[in-house]
Amino acid sequence: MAEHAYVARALEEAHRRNPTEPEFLQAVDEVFETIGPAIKRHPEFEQGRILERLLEPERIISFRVPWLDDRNRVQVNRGYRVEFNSALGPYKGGLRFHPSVNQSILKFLGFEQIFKNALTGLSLGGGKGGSDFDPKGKSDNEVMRFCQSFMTELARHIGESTDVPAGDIGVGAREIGYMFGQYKRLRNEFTGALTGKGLLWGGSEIRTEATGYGLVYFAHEMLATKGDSLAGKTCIVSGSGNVAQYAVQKLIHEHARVVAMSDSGGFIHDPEGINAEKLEWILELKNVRRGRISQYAEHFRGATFTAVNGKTNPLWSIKADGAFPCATQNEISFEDAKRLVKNGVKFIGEGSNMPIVNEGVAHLLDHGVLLAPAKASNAGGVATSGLEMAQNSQRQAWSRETIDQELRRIMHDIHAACARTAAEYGQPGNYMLGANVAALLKVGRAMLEQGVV
Ligand code: NDP
Ligand code: 2IT
Repeated sequence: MAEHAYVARALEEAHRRNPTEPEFLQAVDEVFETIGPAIKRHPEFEQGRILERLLEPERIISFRVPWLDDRNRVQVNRGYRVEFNSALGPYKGGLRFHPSVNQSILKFLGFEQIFKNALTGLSLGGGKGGSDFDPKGKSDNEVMRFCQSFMTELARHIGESTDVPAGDIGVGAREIGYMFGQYKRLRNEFTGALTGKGLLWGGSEIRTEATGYGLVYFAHEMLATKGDSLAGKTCIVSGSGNVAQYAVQKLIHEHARVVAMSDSGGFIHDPEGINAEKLEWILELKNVRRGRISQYAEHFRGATFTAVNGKTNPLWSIKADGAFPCATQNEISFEDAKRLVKNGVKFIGEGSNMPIVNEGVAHLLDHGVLLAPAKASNAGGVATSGLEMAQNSQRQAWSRETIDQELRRIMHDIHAACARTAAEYGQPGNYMLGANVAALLKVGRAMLEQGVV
C-alpha cells in the first residue's frame, strides 16, 4: 500500500481512529495510495502534519429533524453537516437525502469534496451534509415539512461566506426551493447560502446540467489525448437522476450511442440507442411523474428491463466502449470491473462519487482503461455552483453561453492539471494519481500558509 513512511503512519492512524466508517476509509485509502511520491517531494507537509489535519473534519454537526407526515404522525430523522476543510474557501458541497446516509458516507463525500473543489480553481472549501430521510413515496407537502424542519437547524450553521450547501442524491430543485424559502424566512435575508436555486430566484443557468455536461466534456478531453472522440461509441450509463440525465443528453449531442440507463430497481437496455426524444420522455418520467425506469421498457419497443438486487450488476455486462456510472458509491464491484475489462471497455467516466471499489480501480488501471476519477470528472457541478455564488455576490445573472463556456474551460483545465501532474510523477494517463496529487498540493500549501488551525 502506501510506500512512504509518513503516509503509511497517517493511514494507519486513520484506520485506528475511524473503525466504524468503511466508506470514509475507502476514500482515504484511494487517495493515500497515490500521494507517496508527492509527500516525498514536500517534507514540509510532514512537518506541518498536513495529512493528520486533512483527515479530521473541522466540524461535524448532527441534529434531530422532527416533522409531521400527512397523517399527522410524528416522524424523526437525523440530519448532518460535515464541515471538512475551509483552507480554500467557505465549505461547499451537496446535501444527500437517502435512507443509507450516515456519518461514514458523509465523511467520505466531504473528504472527496475537498480535493474536487481544489481542482476547480475556484475559492471553495469542502463539506457535505444530508439526512437519512427518504423522499421516495413522500408527498410534496411531506417533503416541504421535512425540508423546513431540516433547515430550521441547518440555517444557524450556513451562510454565503461560511458554508454553502447544494443538491446531491435525493435533493433537487424542489428540495432546494423549500430549503431556501425556510432559510430566507429564518434569517430575513436573500443571500446565496444555497446553490442549485431556481432561475427566477438567484439560480444559475447550466447548474442543473453542469455535472453531466462537465463529465462528458472531461471524457471528450481524455479521448482527444488518444486522437479519439465519443462519436459512434456505445456507452452505458447508470442512474437516471440529475447527473445521468444530462450526461446522456451531452453524449447524444456528441453522437455517442447510449444503450442503457438505470435506477435502484434495475436497468433498461435499448440496443437501438436512447435518442433525444426518448431522453425527453425519461426526463418527464423522472422529474415530473417521479416514475420508475422500468416504465421505459413498457413504453418503447425493443427495450428490455432487468431488475437488479444482487451485489454485482448485470448492467455492467452490456458490451460497450464507454461506461459512465452516475448513480451511487460502490456501484461497480471487483467482479463488475473484471467483466467490463473482459468486454473490452475503453474508457470510464465517473459521474457518481467513488463508484468503483478500490480493487476495481486497480484492475481497470492495470488493464489500460482510461479512467476519469470523480473528483475531476464530476467537478463541473460544484464548479458551476461556484459560478452561481459569484453571480449572487455581484447580484447579476450571466448568460447560458457565458456559463457553458466557463464550464468547458474549467473542465479543460482540470483535465490538463490531472494529465500534467500524472506525467510529472512518472505515471502519464493515471488521472487518479493526477487528481489526488494536484489537489493535495494545493490544499496542503494553503493550510501551511494559514498556520496551525
Ligand atoms: P439523483 O437523486 O438525481 O439520482 C440518483 C440516481 O441514482 C437515481 O436514478 C437513483 O435511483 C440511483 N441510485 C441512488 N442510490 C442508489 C443505490 N443505492 N443503488 C442503485 N441506484 C441508486 O442524484 P444525482 O444524479 O444528483 O447524483 C448521482 C451521483 O452523482 C451521486 O453519487 C452524487 O454524489 C454524484 N454527484 C452529483 C452532483 C450533482 O450536482 N447533483 C455533482 C457531483 C456528483 P432511485 O431513484 O431508484 O433511487
Ligand atoms: O458531489 C458534488 O460535487 C455535488 N453534489 C455538488 C456540490 C455543489 O456544491 O454543487
